[in-house]
Amino acid sequence: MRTTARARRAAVLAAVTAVAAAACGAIPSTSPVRDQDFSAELTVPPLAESRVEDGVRVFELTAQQGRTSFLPGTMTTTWGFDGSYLGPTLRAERGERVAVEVTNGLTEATSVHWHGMHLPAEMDGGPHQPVEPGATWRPSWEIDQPAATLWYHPHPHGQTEEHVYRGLAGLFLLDDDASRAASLPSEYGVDDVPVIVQDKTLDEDGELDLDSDGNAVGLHGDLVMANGTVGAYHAVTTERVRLRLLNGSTARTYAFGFEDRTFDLVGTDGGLLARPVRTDGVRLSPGERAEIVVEMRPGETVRLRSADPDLGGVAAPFAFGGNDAFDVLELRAAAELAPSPEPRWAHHDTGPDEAAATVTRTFELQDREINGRRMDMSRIDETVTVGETEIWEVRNRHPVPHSFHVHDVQFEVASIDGAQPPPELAGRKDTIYLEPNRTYRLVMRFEDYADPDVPYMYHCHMLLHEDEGMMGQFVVVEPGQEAGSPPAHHGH
Ligand SMILES: [Cu+2]
Repeated sequence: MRTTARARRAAVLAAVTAVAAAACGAIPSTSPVRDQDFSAELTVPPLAESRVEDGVRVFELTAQQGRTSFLPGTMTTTWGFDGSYLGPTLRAERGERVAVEVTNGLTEATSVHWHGMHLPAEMDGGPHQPVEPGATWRPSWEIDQPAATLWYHPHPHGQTEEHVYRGLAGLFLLDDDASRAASLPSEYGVDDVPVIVQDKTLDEDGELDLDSDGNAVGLHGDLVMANGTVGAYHAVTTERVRLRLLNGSTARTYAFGFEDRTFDLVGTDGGLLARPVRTDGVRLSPGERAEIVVEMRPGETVRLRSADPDLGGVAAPFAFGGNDAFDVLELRAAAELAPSPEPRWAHHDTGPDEAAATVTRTFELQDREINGRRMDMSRIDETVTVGETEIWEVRNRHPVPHSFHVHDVQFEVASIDGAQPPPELAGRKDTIYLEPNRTYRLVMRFEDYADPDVPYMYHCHMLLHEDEGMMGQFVVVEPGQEAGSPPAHHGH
């Protein structure tokens, strides 16, 4: 029952071709989002259980297939960790050693990548660490970075879009002394609420439409959900609520905000900002996170929404969701609210120093290539020396949305076209939206974990693009050491 969706996408392509030159705000969206009545309580992913063995905090995750009801009367085949859709929230402390026993209960190979985590390449969960059906993979590493909202998702070669879209994703929260001492709402699921925002298209049988061929950026679904709940509300009992927003979509970029109020942006991908930033909106492309704190008045109802996102100089932005505006999550305040302090914290980890950089690399994204090449599992594209601070100059030379995600490190945006980044890009980041034809100067430092053979990835996080080859590999080596050979794989 794919005919309707396919026909719709064919129409989209025709429309894009016809009016690309004349694109403007008056053109209706080609990826409209359904209205919802916000009557379902927001599902909050459970905190994962763990055990401590020989000083190691051990989690278990099992990828499995199940059935999920996104809409009343409809059952959809989905994938999840330890359940039918999404996965539990892992949580650990800076300085702790963790291990995750990842079991693959599916009938095909997958992997689990710890997005935003600083860790050895062989623990990273990218395409070089596949987990075969029935197998268990047990990466272990020390948490060695500031408190942050990270996440985990599959990263199998050429299959990432499908595996994430089917539902394999979850949050990995890190805490540290500074985050514990911060004045911020922090009761998980009560006033510190994870919000994984995704969009899906269901076919006439209620199954996930996985056919993303017709769109240059991947699937834009018409059904928007938070933590898998369509039309979700959350009961607010405090004067302030912290939302940990994750764009868990495979293609869509959101511009989160509220109709009638500003809010405090307190953290981005890699943790807390230097100070809260008062703003009225935050744009998140797939894979990016933002922690925001919103004030509530007793008895009121407000909705977190996504306004039509400014995609930069994209041709025909309406074809990429640029004209879509819709509500995402309703916040319902109780008649009486417990007091919450103003967001405040003392300590902030400063990022790598641009002046210390000794190496500059250039990355140009176009079509499905980076620097004119498609991903090759057997080719090391860049060799980085441990201990170096580097500048990566990244440019999207293509009039469609792309983004850039670097594994292993959090970077700082030193400048965009030579100018200071806006406040929402002034903290530690691991994923950044690339407005076409602008140069993003990223500073990053490679402190440890040299391994000449096992590469880390950098890629566009619009997952169709990643799967189609917009990805490269880098290894971190000791001074004087040369890059080796990536592990050989069978089966793909
Ligand atoms: Cu891309």
